[in-house]
Amino acid sequence: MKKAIGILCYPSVGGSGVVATELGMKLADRGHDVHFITSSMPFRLTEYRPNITVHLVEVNQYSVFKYPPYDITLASKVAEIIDLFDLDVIHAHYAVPHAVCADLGRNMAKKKGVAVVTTLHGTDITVIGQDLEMQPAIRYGIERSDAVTAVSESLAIETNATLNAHYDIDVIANSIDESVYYPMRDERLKRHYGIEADEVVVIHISNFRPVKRIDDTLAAFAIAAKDRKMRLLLVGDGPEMGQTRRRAKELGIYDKVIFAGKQEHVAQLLAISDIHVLLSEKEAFGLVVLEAMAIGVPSVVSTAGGLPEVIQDGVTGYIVPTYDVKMAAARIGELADDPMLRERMAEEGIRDTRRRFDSNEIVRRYEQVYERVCARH
Ligand code: GMT
Repeated sequence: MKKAIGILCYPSVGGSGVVATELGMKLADRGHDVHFITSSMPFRLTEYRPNITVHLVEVNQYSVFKYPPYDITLASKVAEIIDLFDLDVIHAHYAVPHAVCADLGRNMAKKKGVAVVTTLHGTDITVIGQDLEMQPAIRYGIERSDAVTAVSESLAIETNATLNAHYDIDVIANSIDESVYYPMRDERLKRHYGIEADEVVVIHISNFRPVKRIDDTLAAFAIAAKDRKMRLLLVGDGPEMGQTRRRAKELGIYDKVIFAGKQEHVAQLLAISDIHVLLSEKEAFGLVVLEAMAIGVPSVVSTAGGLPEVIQDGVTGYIVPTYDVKMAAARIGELADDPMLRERMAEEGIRDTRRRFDSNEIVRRYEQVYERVCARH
């Protein structure tokens, strides 16, 4: 049955924002009435789409407040939108602050019986969850939700371990927009970056936070590229960028590194790449690995979090122990030397993306959760 769904998410570039926005767009395509309640326009929402309304949360900077009251303003907006549009469900992406705000908002609303579904994306458990001061808020967000989903089995397990709980968590993986990420090669862009035809391109895409361990990617690349014609394409920006540039110089690989900066359209960059690398120390799912896989670029990933649930070791890419730079270098080297191996893994990866991460199937899973919680109210 069609539902009126409010979505609370961080709209900026980042896995959870992408997943929430893509889900909202798919739900709208399937006839649901979707309301994004957020601080700015979700970046993937670039064109008009029927059944989608974006409600912006404007925080007043009253001089009496030391801190702008974002969470209270958001909760108040949630209440307003519930009553104006007769919402059935609020889908909060992240327990803190969104699940807490969703619960507060539904209690403020005149309409009663609105369900809250919360999706855990990782950072709320693996980073914020480590802060004991925040644990009561995370627990509250989870316990007040009518259903909780996590983007990987590993995150569901870690959530219960971190919070010393036995929450019933539905695992629903990330998915991608298949009209953007599909098998493609596009060699034209290589010229723009001065990449020669016989150079193997290794790509890393992230928000350059410490958790991504960019130093390990640089060190592994430096070993692998010693006797090989290779380039490292770094896409993204963040707090580790300064250190990344310094380290690349120290390792003597600066000339081999292309700093592409923050990019919203990474499909074209993946299409000129041969190997994708993500050696994070924490990674709930690794949406970018799925994006690479859908385009046909095999990944070398660490054992962190949900990454082993995305890559099948030796079939669709390679999994190496977190922090094991030598092993990562060896796997990158193996792939660099063997175009046939890359081709085989690319084909397996494309097949696996369609088999296990089909976006229509993933949306159906969320719809089932909405049905279940609404039936209870
Ligand atoms: O990777 C990040 O730091 C961004 C973060 C976010 O909040 O958008 O991504 C998280 O959510 C994604 C979508 O579910 C997952 O694919 C990422 O693995 C997860 N990041 C981490 O767990 C570090």
